[in-house]
Amino acid sequence: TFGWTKYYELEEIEAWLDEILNAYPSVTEEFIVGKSYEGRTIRGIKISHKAGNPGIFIESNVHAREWITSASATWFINQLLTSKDADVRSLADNYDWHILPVFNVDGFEYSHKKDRMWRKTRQPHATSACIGADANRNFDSHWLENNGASSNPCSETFAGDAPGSEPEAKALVEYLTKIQDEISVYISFHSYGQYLLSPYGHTKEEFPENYDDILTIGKAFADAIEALPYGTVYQYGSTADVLYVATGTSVDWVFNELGKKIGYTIEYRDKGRYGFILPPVQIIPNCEELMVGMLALIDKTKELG
Ligand code: 0X9
Ligand code: ZN
Repeated sequence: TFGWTKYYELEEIEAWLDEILNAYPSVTEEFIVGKSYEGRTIRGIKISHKAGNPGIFIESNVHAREWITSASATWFINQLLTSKDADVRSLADNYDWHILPVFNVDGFEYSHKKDRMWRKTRQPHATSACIGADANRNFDSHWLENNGASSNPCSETFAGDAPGSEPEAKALVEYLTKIQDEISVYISFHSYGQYLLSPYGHTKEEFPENYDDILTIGKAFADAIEALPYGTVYQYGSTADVLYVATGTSVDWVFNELGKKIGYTIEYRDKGRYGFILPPVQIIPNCEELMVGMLALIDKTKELG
């Protein structure tokens, strides 16, 4: 049976998703983003307990090797459907959740079957033997500017041949454009480093007009996590300021092009001891941190209007 004491392959995650859709037909619905380069269906789940709720979109596992992200996404789905905790219930009841547990399906499969450290998509390149692009550099927002990505197909941050050159990124852009009115908050799950990153990724010379609010929300997220017995410390701030310049990311595209005001990237545990190979015993602690962080983030976002 499915649980959170080990990592699962794509097929197992999808089978679990089907079980969940069958078990909770009145509040769940499958959504299909599109097809990957290798022809897999990119599937998500929408959880809605009532009409008229604001929507929160969670995108996870764009980077193939970041397995803790899909483990956390499935755990979160399960909590929204089964938890009896009053705070979690109110999160489930008062928001519509659009959750995409594995965005980069081809890369994720490859990271399980061939190369545990694979990051990119799996689309070959016309003029290079190197495979794939960084889907989180392939969105049409400051694409390939400011050294925030690479034009070298062999680089881990290869931006692709053009914005949307990767079928996965193109499909997500089209899907999000279609449902944009249903979404008010966008969150992208990554690992590792323990950061809550906000726009902008493309420059540290400028900050969004609501950056004060963004930081206040970030502090609430980090404080809530640090208050747990694990004492895990998260840093927060703009991607370019606290991490590095990154262009063409999904969060920046949603923020700049769809005009959404709240978008974050969560970089989960740890700080580098295990890095991408986070031991399975840390899945549940990481998820507990996610839940208190998310509760605080949503609470503070609501409070600030
Ligand atoms: O470089 C990335 O894409 C992310 N870090 S990772 O180590 N998981 O690869 C950070 C991207 C965060 N930036 C924005 N989404 N703005
Ligand atoms: Zn990542």
